[in-house]
Amino acid sequence: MTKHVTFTAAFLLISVAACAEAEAGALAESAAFDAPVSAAQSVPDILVYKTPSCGCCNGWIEHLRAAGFSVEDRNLRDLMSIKRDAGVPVGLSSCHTALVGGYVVEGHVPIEQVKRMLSEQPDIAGIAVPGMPIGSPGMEGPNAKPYQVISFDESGNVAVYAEIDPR
Ligand SMILES: [Cu+2]
Repeated sequence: MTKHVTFTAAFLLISVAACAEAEAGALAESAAFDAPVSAAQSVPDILVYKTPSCGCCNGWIEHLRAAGFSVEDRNLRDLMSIKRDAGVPVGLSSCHTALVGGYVVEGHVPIEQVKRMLSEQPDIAGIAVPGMPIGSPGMEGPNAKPYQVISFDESGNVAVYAEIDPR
């Protein structure tokens, strides 16, 4: 168990280090806090859990909003319990975890793939773009490379859901 948690933490530190505005120190703290939620808030189309300093997470949120989705973001210092509760396989982890329509969306998944999942209603728990590939929404930059969207289910089965070439 200790080994498992250590691996996850190390992976997240590496991932988030690539995100310009991330502060590694925040992740090293294990104390999560709940962001206050106003009673007046309506139910969001997409709920995004992210760390407070994650700039590329904000980039992905803008990508969702540009596609017409309403997004609520919650800032937590430690997303590990969120990812575990959502059933995100450790190897598919990224910098933010989102919930939409009963599905989990991990990382910089293009909105087209989220919409496809919502309309096709596949028998999976969610989809992920592991790590933070350059060229994915919110991770724009030179030297974009092809990357995959991976589906996962509650039994830990994973499969390629889409091949994306942002070039
Ligand atoms: Cu990111």
